[in-house]
Amino acid sequence: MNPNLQQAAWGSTLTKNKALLDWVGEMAQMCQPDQVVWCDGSEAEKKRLTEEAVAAGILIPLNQKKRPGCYLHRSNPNDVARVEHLTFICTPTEQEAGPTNHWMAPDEAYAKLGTLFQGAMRGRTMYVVPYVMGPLGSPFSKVGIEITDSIYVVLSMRIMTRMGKAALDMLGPAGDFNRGLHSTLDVNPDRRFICHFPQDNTIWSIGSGYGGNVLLGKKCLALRIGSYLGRKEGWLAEHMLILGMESPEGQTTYVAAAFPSACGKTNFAMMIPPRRFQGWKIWTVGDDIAWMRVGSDGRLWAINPEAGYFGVAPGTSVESNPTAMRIVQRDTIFTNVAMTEDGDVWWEGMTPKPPAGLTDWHGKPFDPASGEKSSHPNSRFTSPATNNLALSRHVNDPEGVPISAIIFGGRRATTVPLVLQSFNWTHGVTLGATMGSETTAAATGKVGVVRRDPMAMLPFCGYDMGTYFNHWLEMRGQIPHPPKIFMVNWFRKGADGSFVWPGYGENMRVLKWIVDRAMGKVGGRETPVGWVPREGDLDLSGMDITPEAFREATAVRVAEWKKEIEMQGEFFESIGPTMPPALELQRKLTATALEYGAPMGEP
Ligand code: GTP
Ligand code: SPV
Ligand code: MN
Repeated sequence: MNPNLQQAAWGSTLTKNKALLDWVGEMAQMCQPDQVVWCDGSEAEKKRLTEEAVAAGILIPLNQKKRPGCYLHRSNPNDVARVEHLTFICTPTEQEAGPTNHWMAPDEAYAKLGTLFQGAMRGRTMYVVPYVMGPLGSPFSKVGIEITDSIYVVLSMRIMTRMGKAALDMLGPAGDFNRGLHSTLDVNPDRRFICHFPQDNTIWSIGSGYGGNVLLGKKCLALRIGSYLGRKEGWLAEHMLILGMESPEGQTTYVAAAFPSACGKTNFAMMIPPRRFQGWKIWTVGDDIAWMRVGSDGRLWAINPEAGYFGVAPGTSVESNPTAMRIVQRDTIFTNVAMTEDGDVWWEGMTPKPPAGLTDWHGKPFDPASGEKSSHPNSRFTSPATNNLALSRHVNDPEGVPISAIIFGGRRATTVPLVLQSFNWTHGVTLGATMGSETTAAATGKVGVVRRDPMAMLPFCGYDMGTYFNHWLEMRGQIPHPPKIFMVNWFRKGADGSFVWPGYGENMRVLKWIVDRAMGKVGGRETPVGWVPREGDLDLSGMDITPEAFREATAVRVAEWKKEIEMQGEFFESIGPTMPPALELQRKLTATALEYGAPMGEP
């Protein structure tokens, strides 16, 4: 090993952890960086790295009067979203990864990526980023170390996780940490791989600089490795927001909700209730990931492993999400949005019309007549959770918050009603397992086609999907007081192609019904596919919606559902031998109820 590098790795004043120092030394020997820098998470370090990033053109300072502490980053245009076809679960056998994941044998993956990592950091700095997913000191939190050659990654991890010395203190001398290695290499899609080795608690990511591919604590550790550990250890790692709904009497009820990427988690987690709900308050615990365990009181408790938001920019406005608009006012890194003449940011949907003199996300003058978009559809903001005025007081509670309802939701133009309550846990798990959604810009590929995205975890489950379903079913036996399970759809469209439900803040009305149902306090009508609210069950006062539109939003149509149930059957078959029979039986039961033409329960 290069003696200078050895010294850099071993000479850290931050830790004496031998397993960690050995591993960093080994990675440095492979990647051959010019220097190794250990990140402590201090303000001075942030200042130094930000200055370096600005000097290198990685960050562009925005108008510091309008947006203090804010910067713009433009990624390589070939590198703007997660790449599912280049994401691999590298378990010893292909069966463990299952039919919905891409699999590579561990030896092959280590060899293939090892060749690419060989000398990958020559002429560059290797940053060692210690971080914690979850509240500091919580027995449920996990420590990870990400080695990266990207300052953008370091500064983003600083926002998204509890990063720096605190993580090393929490780790102490233990060897039990996630080993993450990342290099942007030459940002070439032909040399881009995101590989997970759950059995080694290891992640290797190369050739990308984009969010979910490279902020290794997020989707890679908190969901893919997390779900694998959750199954082994009896808990759940889910692609879910967590929010608290506080009544005017001061009682707060918590729910967790899984919607696929770019389908409304951030918006729902920060919702401002409409005027009708004066005195009610929504508190954000998390907007993307939930780790849930059974508490000593027999309820399900959730923590948010993250410390920041990596949110979709387009569509975010003072009308749709005023909370987020305040969050991005300071200390935020924007990625691939447009810049205004006076150094502010803009994206589609922020205001009805683009301001004159915009620079687009490629750095070119923007021509509104071109038909192009000024910001990439998957452009994002990275902001600290502490910027959120609606941040729950309980985000740092080591045990988390108790969950009364679990909500699944997809983006469906037809078939799925505004809200549906399952009959029981098994039926609820079936609703989650059969979730469908139209694809979005959050992953590369065609946008707008319906695909099954069970529990919004299709891209994030670190092991075989049938076994994951079974884990959900088995969890029922561990939870004496389980949350009730619901399904929602904000995206149903009418004959004219527009959304029949206004969504955003108005979703409060649906949430209120959900929480009241969970407490057994409100009515509904039974349909073969679950319970839906009747007109009087949902508080629609002060809302601009016709009775016809409401009926359309909540309609359950036999013909549509028969087709849906058939498609679900095809999906279940594709899961193969590990598919739990209980879910297939539940599907058949629904098919039978539809076949007998059970009354649709019109009021
Ligand atoms: P990830 O961060 O990718 O996991 O996504 P997310 O689920 O947090 O998505 P987000 O809240 O950022 O929503 C993204 C898109 O959904 C934006 O285009 C929003 O405008 C749109 N959206 C969110 N809520 C609603 C709603 O209630 N109705 C409608 N019609 N659109 C919504
Ligand atoms: C998602 O795609 O679900 C995200 C963004 O939340 S990323 O971190 O890139 O996965
Ligand atoms: Mn997400």
